[in-house]
Order: sequence, then structure tokens, then C-alpha cells
Amino acid sequence: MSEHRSAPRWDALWRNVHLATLVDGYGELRHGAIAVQDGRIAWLGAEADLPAGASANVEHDGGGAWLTPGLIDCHSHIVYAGNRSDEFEDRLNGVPYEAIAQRGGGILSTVRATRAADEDQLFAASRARVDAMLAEGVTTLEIKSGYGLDLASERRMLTVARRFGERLPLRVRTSFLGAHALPPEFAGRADDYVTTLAEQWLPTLAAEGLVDAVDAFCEKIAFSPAQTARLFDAARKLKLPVKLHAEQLSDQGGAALVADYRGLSADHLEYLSDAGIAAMREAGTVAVLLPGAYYFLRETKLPPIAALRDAGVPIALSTDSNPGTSPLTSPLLTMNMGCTLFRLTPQEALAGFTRHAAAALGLATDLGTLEVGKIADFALWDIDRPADLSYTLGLNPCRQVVNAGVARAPH
Ligand code: DI6
Ligand code: FE
Repeated sequence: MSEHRSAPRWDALWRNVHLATLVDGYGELRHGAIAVQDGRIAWLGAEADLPAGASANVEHDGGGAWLTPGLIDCHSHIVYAGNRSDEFEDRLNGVPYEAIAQRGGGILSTVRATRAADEDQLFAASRARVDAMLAEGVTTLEIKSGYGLDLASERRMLTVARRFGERLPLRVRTSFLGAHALPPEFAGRADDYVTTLAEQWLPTLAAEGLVDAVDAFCEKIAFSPAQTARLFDAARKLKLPVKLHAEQLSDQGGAALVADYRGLSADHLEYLSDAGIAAMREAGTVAVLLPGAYYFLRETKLPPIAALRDAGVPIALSTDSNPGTSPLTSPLLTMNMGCTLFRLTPQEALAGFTRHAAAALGLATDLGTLEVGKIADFALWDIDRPADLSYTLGLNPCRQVVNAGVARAPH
């Protein structure tokens, strides 16, 4: 029998695009084409090298746009009710922070609003923020719990997060952040609270399929390394990956702790030590930098970016979208902040929202770069070169988004 290669017919094909594959640096491939079969990338290369007679059921003319992997926001607290613009305004009018805290402000005011919202209200309250992400090419979004702080409300937050993944063109990964703050019901009993999280709430919510990873806020004003370790032990028993809010306000050795558990990521990291960097490198733990919180808190201590870079620790960037310290829903503005505030290069900023963000969610085999076999999540941009994505403030050049091979308008 003679070998006969018929011309491929794919599900979908984009021609007339410049590809930034992010495989090696930007991985620029000008005048390219990319084909999709069964939701995954089946072929990519120069358009001139398309196999003879190649065609597709749906053919797109990219109009000379740049096509990147869909953006991945790997750290968000985007599901919550209410907001804290009142506190923001009061503080700028000179009301002391303590006075705001005394009247129940801060995280606990978001907890009250979130507890009071039912599922539909919570979904509606968060919808505009998620839509803003979708408009800027986000195809995968991590969403944390942590404003419920009782079992029913934590469950409701995670259920709403899942609902975003079901109802919108979005892949959602959830993280259980019960260890975000101490709820009033456990005042003065932090160890009991952690026991309740580790032995009851986490196993229950995990059994309900609501938890993809476990996170904690390891800080003087939150949970200690020993308490964090107890929670991580519970995660390990359930075979759930861990990540950590580490070294945001002080050096607690959190990065080394999460690296010890082969954690996916250590996030924030302004006060990260050399020992923490070494541990992360050793474990392959991703550094997730959050310039929005650095900006909004008017922090002055920079994360040790050069040392992370020198050590070869992968650096992801994320919005940290939350009502208290980063009311930010723009990946593109975050990339700009990564460059201006943290001196990342535009290439590092884009890798931080694609390749390394995928690794921070444990999804690197399927997402984050343009490679044959990976899921066909793309964003198309009307830009001259990839650096434009980090360069402008407030412009959104996203022209089309593709989720597993299915194209949609960004907004
Ligand atoms: N670090 C933060 O910056 C936010 N959570 C955390 O662990 C603050 C969240 C808030 O103030 O609502
Ligand atoms: Fe956070």
C-alpha cells in the first residue's frame, strides 16, 4: 500500500498573524499561521509553509494581528461583594487606619458584605470585574476564597468561582484561602481555626470538587509558618497542590516553607530572602509578583527581582484583584506596572502572564505557550510588536480571544 498524505483539513485556521509563541523569549514568528483540531493546536509555522492544500472548517484572517497565548491571571480574589472605596476616601481625608479598623473596616468589612450576599448576588457583584479580564484576553483565571471565613460562605465563593468557568468563556482554577484572616467567631483562637480548616472545611470542600489548590496568608497579622504548615499537611493528604502569600509585609520564611511542600508558587515576595530564593529554585516554585498591591499600598521595598532572575526562578505576574490592596482588573496595566515599578522587561511581563502563570497553576503541559498539542487558548492584538502590551496605559488593543479553538469578540 502506498503512503498517501492527503492535505489536512482542520477545525479552525488563523492566517495572516504574527505569532508570539513564548517558547523561547517572545518566540516571534512573523507572517505565521496556526491551526486547531479538537480544541488543541495542530500546526503552527510560517504561513508560507502551510502544507499544500491545507484548509479548515473555519478560516480566520488575522489581519496582521499579533497572536499570543491567552492571558492567565494566576492570583485573584475577584469574587467578593461590596467594595472599600469608602475606606480609601476616608484615609485620604485623614481618618487614621486604626479608626477604620476599630469600626470593623479592612478585610472583615468585605467578609460581612460577602457573607450577606447569596450566590446570585455574589456572581452579579463580581461579574463586571471578570468581564474586564475577559476583555483583555484572559482565558484562564485563578479565583481564591477567603472572604467567607465560615464553611457556607467559603463554599458559596468557590461555587460562584466555578460558575464563572461554566457560564463564561473562561477556564477557572480555584484556591481555598480559608486562612486569609481570622474570622470574629474564632477571635483569640487562631490554632483552633486552623484545625477547623485542616480537619473539616478543607476536606469537605475538596470532596465537593470545589478546590484545585490550597493557599494561605502567612504573615504576622495573619497566620504563622507553623499554622500554615498544618494546613499544608492537610492539603498534602488530599493530594492538593499548595501556594502561599509569602513575604508580603515581612520575612516569615514562607517561601522556603511552600517550597518544602513542592508548592506551585510563592506570591508577593517583597521581603523574600536569599534562602527563600534558593529554596524556590530548588523546588521549581514560581515567583508570582503583584505590582498592583505594591502600587496601591505605596510599598517601597521591591521584591528581589534581579536575584530571582539570576537564580532562574520563573517569574509570573498577576493582578491580585481584591478590594483592599489591589482593586485592579487590568492584566495590561499590571504588565506596565511590572515594567515601570519592578523593572521587568516587556518580554518578562508577557511571559509572566502566559508561560510562567501557567506553571504557577500547574497547567504548563496544557497552556501558557503556543506549541503543537497544547490547548488552543489565544488572544489576538492590534499592535505593532509584543512590547506594546506593556507599553501603553489604558488602551486595550485586544481584537479577538480564542478559547479551546473557539473564537469570540473580547467585549
Ligand atoms: N494580601 C493582600 O494584599 C490581600 N490579601 C492578602 O493576603 C488583602 C486583602 C484585603 O485587604 O481585602
Ligand atoms: Fe492576594
